[in-house]
Amino acid sequence: MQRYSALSIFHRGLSGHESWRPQWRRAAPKAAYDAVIVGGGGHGLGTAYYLASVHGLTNIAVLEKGWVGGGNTGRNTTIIRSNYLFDESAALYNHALKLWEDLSQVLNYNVMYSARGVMMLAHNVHDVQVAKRHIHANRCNGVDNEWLTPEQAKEFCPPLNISDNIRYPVLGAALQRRGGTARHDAVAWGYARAADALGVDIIENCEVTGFRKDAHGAIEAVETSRGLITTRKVGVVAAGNTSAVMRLADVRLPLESFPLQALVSEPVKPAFPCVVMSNTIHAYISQSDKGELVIGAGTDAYTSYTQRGGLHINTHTLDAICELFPMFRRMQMLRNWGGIVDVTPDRSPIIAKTPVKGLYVNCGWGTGGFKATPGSAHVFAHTIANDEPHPINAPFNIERFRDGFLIDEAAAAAVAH
Ligand code: FAD
Ligand code: PYC
Repeated sequence: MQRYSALSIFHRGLSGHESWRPQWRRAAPKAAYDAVIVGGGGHGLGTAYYLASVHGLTNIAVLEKGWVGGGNTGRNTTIIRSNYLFDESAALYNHALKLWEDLSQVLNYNVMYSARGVMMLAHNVHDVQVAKRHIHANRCNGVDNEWLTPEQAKEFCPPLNISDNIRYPVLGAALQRRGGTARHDAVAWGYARAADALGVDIIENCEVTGFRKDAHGAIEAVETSRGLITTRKVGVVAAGNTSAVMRLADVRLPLESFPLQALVSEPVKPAFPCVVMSNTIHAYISQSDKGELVIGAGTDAYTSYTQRGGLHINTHTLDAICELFPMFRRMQMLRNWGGIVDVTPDRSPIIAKTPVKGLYVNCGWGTGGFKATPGSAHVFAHTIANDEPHPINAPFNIERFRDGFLIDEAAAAAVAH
């Protein structure tokens, strides 16, 4: 099994592009488009790509208030898996996982997807029961997941400490072998370059500041920091900021925004073969192709729109990492950062039409939307193009919070929040 994907330099070679970070053709927006996507993260750029490649809509633009991939897409710890509990989620995340498998070929851009396995640790009886319930549910849905004893977990991940004299001994683990990682910013650039090649305009430094509606309440234009743009269809994919953007159209959503932090160590030779997550002790870890240990924490306890969080969260996470992997105790940390994640009451996303005609929203991915990027973008493009949800995202509507058809994935989210 290939545990490590190509080196960064290979990424440059495979892209067949002179510049490491591609340049987009258009720097300023046109006055009118058939559709506009708000947010130049992986989900927004992917949506534009599928609108153009699958639905033939090419007179469209992605408006990004900062730079492409500068939001959560470029800030996450890149864990990809589909081991969610409910049938609806299994369909959604497995759809994404299948698209990951040949995404580099489809985009002709190496997104460095590496199916090195995601192992989720159990530290108490409750964890064991929850993990086994997920394993059984996953298998019913054709999602691979298996139970490992502590010894098998250590065989899969040799640095793991399975002694029973630690605060939270490892009682076993759920392993999804098809899970893994990808290079996050390559996903944004890959989709952007492929969309750009199909004629999509990607406009950076362009913030959406308002919406205009016609006499029937349907979208007719977006106001931006770079002028008014006429359009009848707008897809908002502005993770973390969704509530603020949707409020501009008088749409209120059940979302809370929290900081979520991650950090990387100094680079070292390949030492860590897979991804390990522990919700109970608030830590997850993998090793990037550059050699850095990529480590993440739970969300901060307070809501905020700042892309930073409290230091104590990181120290708590590093305590956990040092206990689980004592060989990393003397590693130095290189840098840390935060993103803002928007969280729904059931920890599942909203990918849906809204009460405003012509306005669509894709949000609420909380701590876990990177893994869904291709699948989310694919079904959101379908929703915008057809003004109807794809069967896969139909359950992820806004009405479920009124009607009670919640898809409660708090446990499968696997990150404390
Ligand atoms: P983003 O990449 O955030 O894109 C949204 C864009 O909208 C931003 O670029 C923003 O600038 C833009 N925008 C906002 N408002 C406006 C406006 N008014 N006008 C124009 N543009 C606007 N998920 C996983 O599956 N696995 C993980 O391991 C994982 N780890 C994570 C670790 C951290 C520290 C964080 C913060 C998140 C993590 N996630 C993870 C979650 C994942 O990163 C997100 O769910 C996902 O990247 C969301 O992608 P997106 O394209 O929707 O959002
Ligand atoms: O959803 O797998 C996940 C995840 C890992 C770290 C943050 N989110």
